[in-house]
Amino acid sequence: MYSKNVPTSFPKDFLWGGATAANQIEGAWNIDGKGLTTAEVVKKAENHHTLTMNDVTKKSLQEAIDDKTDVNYPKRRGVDFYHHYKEDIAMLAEMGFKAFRLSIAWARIFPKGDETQPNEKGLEFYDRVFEECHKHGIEPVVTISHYEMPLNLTLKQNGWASRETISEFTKYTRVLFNRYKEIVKYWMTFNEINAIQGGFTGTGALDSQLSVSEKAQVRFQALHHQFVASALAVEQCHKIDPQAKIGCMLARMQTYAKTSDPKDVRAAQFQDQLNLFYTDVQVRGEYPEYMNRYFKENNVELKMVEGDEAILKQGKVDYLAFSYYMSNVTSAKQDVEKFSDTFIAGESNPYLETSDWGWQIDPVGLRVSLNEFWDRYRVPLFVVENGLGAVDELTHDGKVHDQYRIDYLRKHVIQMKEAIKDGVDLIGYTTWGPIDLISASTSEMSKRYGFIYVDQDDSGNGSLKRIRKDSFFWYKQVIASNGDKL
Ligand code: BGP
Repeated sequence: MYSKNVPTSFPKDFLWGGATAANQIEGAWNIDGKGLTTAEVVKKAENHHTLTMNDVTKKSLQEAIDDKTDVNYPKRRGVDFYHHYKEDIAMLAEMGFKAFRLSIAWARIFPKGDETQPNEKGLEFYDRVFEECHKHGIEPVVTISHYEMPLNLTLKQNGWASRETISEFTKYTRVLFNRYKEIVKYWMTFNEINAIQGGFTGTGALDSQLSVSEKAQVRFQALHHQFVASALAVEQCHKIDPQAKIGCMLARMQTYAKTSDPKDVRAAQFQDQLNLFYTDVQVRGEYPEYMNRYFKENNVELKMVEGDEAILKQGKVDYLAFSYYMSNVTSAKQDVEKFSDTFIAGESNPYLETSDWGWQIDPVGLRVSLNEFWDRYRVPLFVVENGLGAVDELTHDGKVHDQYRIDYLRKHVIQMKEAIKDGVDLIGYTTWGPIDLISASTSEMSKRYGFIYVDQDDSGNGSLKRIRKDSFFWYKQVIASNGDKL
C-alpha cells in the first residue's frame, strides 16, 4: 500500500509576519544625510485615484525638487517609522511576529547613488532596526530595492535604462551583505520586478513621452539590467554570507481565461507566461524561448554583453517570494502578444467580489498560484504581501472594527494551508502593511492595510498615534495557534 506523510498544517518554523517598504513607512526623507529618491517625487493622487506614471517628466521632477513639502509628496513623511521604530516593532512583537519584511532605502546608504563611501548614519539606522527586531525574536526579511532609487541616478543616467546602474547597485549590495552578515538571513533583490512594465516606479527611467513601442524597448532593457544586477547580488550574498538566503520577488496575478474558447485559453496562457518569464529568468537562470518571439514582434532588441548569460545562470535565487492581492481574466480580445504599458489590466470576473479599488478578491487563486509555482520551479515559496486596502473608520470608542480585513485574510490563510497540504513548500507569510502606511499606487494615507491604525490623514494631519484594530487581536491568535485558530 502506498502511504507517505502528508502535511496537515503550517510547518513549526513558519515565518508569520508583515511587510513594509522604506518609502511608504519611514518618513525622515532628508534626515541624517539621506538623498531624495524616485518614490519621493511622485505627487499624491486626488480622491483615491490610482496614479499612472505618465505624468512623470523632467519638468515634474524639477518641480518636485523645488517643492520642499511632504504634503504633496506623502512618501517623504511616511508614518515616521524612522522615529517610531521601537514602539512599532514592539507592537509587531506583541502580535507574535516571527518575521518583519522591510526595505532599505538605497539613498540612505548612498544618497546620490554614485558616491564611493556609504553614509554611515544611514547604516546606523538599520543597525538599530535589526537590533530591535532581534531583541524581540523577529527575523528581518529585507528587500534591497523596493520601488525606489536615488533620484540622482535618474537625472544622471536615466535609472535602470543605463547599464552603469548595475555597478552602482553592486557597490550598494556589497556594503549591505558585509554589514549585515549573520544579522539578516533573508534577502530579496527587487520588489515586484514585473512592475517595470508600468514604467518609472520600477525602472527609475523617464519614458512617459515615448511611443508605446519605444517604452517597451526602454523597459525591457532596464529589466535586463535589473536581472543582471540581481544575479550578481545573489552571487555576492552567497560568497559573503553562505548561511543567508536570497530570493526574487514577483507581483503575482493569477490569470484565467474568460471562456473555454481555446482562443481565450491561449490568450490567458500567454498572459501568464508573460508574468512568469521574470521568475523563469531568476529561478532557472535563463530567458524562456517564448520571449524571443515576443521581443521580436514588439521590436525589442535587448542589448546584452558577453558574460550576461553566464551571470544569470550563476545567480539563481534560493527562494521565490511574491505578492498576491487578486486574480485577472484575459480573453483573446486583449491581444496580449502586443506590449501594453499598463501593469494591471484585465477583465472582470463575475464570480469574484472586488475591493474598493476594483482589485478582484480571489483566495482560491492563491492556492492555484502556489501550486503552479511549486510545479514549475520546485524552490521554497514565500508569500511576502497580501492584504485588503480599505478606508477604515476610527469609531468614537477609539477602535477600528475591520471585520472585512479579517474575512479577507482568513480566506487566504485557509488556501495557503490547503496548498501546504497539496505538498507546496511554503516558508512564510508576511501580510502587507501591518502598520498603516502610505499607499504605493495612490500615495494616500487613507488606503489602509494595517492591523495597527495610524492617526494621520491624507493631508498629513494627525497625532501619528498607533491604535490596535480588531484584526490585531485576530492575527495574534492566528500566529499563536500556528494557523489553527482562524
Ligand atoms: C504592492 C507593493 C507595495 C504595496 C502594495 C499595496 O504592489 O509592493 O509597495 O503598496 O502593493 O498597494 P497599494 O499601496 O497601491 O494599495
